[in-house]
Amino acid sequence: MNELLQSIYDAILNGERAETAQAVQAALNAGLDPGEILSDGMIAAMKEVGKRFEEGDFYVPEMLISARSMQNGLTVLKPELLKNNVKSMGKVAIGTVKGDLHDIGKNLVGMMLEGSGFDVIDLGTDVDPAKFVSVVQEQSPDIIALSALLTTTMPMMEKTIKALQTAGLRQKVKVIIGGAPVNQTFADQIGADGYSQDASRAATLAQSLISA
Ligand code: B1M
Repeated sequence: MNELLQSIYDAILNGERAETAQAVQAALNAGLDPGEILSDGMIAAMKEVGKRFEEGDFYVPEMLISARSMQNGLTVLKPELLKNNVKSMGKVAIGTVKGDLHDIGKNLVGMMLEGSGFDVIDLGTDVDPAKFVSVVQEQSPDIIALSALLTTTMPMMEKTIKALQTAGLRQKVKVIIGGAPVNQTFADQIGADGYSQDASRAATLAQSLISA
């Protein structure tokens, strides 16, 4: 791995917040591609964090400090990811579903959507289906984007879609879903309008749903 990417990877893995931001800045200064910094340095480190957690080498506090370092690095990277901003494509309300506190992937999806020209309403984490319903009623987004990282919170995606149906709003808004345990089969089962495996594909998916 490139030395600069390795230092980003190490800083996230070691939970070093300031070093992560500095390492991301150094990689940008050296002209590395922001997409490469994100996938090969930052996301790769979070995958290793997850692996160590599964193997019992990391516990929740280690996951948390790595996540904070990742967020710090993303703050530095965000302006670069948003550079190719174009005219407004529409409005997306995004949130991590109820019971789920993971927000790094959701934040990345939000950034890529913004970078593709969408206005993004970020509802945060642990978002109740009723909250999505009220946002559709009050702010008329074109798309609702749901993220889940836990197998135990995936059913909340279906509950959110059902809540939109019950409120008579399902035809008014497209629903897209994603997150590590989610796949296309699940999306089809629960009647989502689309699934994507990563943040950049989520932006492409949202664009295709708007222009369909
Ligand atoms: Co948690 N956690 N965690 N965690 N955590 C996972 C998800 C886990 C896989 C770890 C493991 O066991 N290997 C596991 C879930 C197992 C399962 O359900 N199958 C797990 C667990 C068990 C837990 C707790 C239950 C642990 C405990 O307390 N015993 C607990 C649950 C808390 C809760 O939510 N109620 C918990 C807590 C935490 C922290 C708070 C410590 C922290 C989160 C901090 C934060 O987000 N602010 C944390 C972390 C950091 C992780 C791992 C290590 C990393 C997640 C991450 O940020 N990845 C994770 C292991 C892993 O994923 N390998 C793990 C980087 C991020 C860029 O990727 O979020 O997948 P990701 O997003 C991707 C795609 O999924 C996609 O795009 C992104 C990339 O482009 N995507 C979408 C995401 N949302 C999308 C939406 C879309 C489209 C694409 O359209 C709308």
